[in-house]
Amino acid sequence: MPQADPIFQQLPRTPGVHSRCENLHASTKFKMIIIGMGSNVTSRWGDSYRTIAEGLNQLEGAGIPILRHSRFYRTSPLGPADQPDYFNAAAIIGTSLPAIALLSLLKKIETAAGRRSSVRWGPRALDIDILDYNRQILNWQNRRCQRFKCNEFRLILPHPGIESRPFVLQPLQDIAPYWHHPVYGLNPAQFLARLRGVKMGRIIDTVSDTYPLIQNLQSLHEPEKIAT
Ligand code: A4P
Ligand code: MG
Repeated sequence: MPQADPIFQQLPRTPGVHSRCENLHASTKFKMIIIGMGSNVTSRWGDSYRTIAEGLNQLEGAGIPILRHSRFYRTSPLGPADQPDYFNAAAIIGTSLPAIALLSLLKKIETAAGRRSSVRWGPRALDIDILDYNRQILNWQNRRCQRFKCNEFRLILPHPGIESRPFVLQPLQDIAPYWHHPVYGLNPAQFLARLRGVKMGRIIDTVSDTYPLIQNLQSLHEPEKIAT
């Protein structure tokens, strides 16, 4: 029997953190993929909370199960300060899609939400990043050149900047406290401990319990399905 990735270990029950699949060990047929989601502008689907929830629904509609998702957090912007607070969350998803194909699906979902290109770190309706794709390290050495100087963006894994962003690390801590950064080797709690006192991108509060659970959103409206 294949060894389950430690990331799939059972977690203590935390309100707002949802495991869809009771026996995550049964999920070893999937690659271990973690996505991060952010929004700070109303989208075609509604406010930022609803937008992130609908983004997760769209993934499921495209045949990609959400195995576990974090609480939803309100966070202060990293980048220009004259923009609204963000909502952030993270999820473990199950797919055997190659990373590039997954990225292209995520971009389609962002576009369906109404995301338009904006300034770097500027306001956005929906941003979905691949934080970790099966512990792959890809285009890492040139990550700064690719992101900031070159015209062409290529997939970078793990997603650069995880280690310095409380708005990514806290949701990660919810769903994957046993995860270790493939390059730096630290877990979310260890990174968070180093970031105490950081102002930009910090957690303001948890907003999970103020809205219906994601599962119930589907029945509220039937948005267009994203083709894979
Ligand atoms: N790309 C390369 N690697 C990846 C990956 N692992 N996952 C490419 C997703 N995309 C990846 O991304 C730019 C390009 O990166 C894409 O063409 C993709 O092919 P984007 O999402 O289109 O643009 P972006 O998000 O504006 O750029 P960037 O530099 O990725 O920004 P970040 O790092 O996503 O940060 N503050 C708070 N509180 N919460 C937030 O969520 N988000 C940002 C954006 C800034 N401040 C924030 C938040
Ligand atoms: Mg992004």
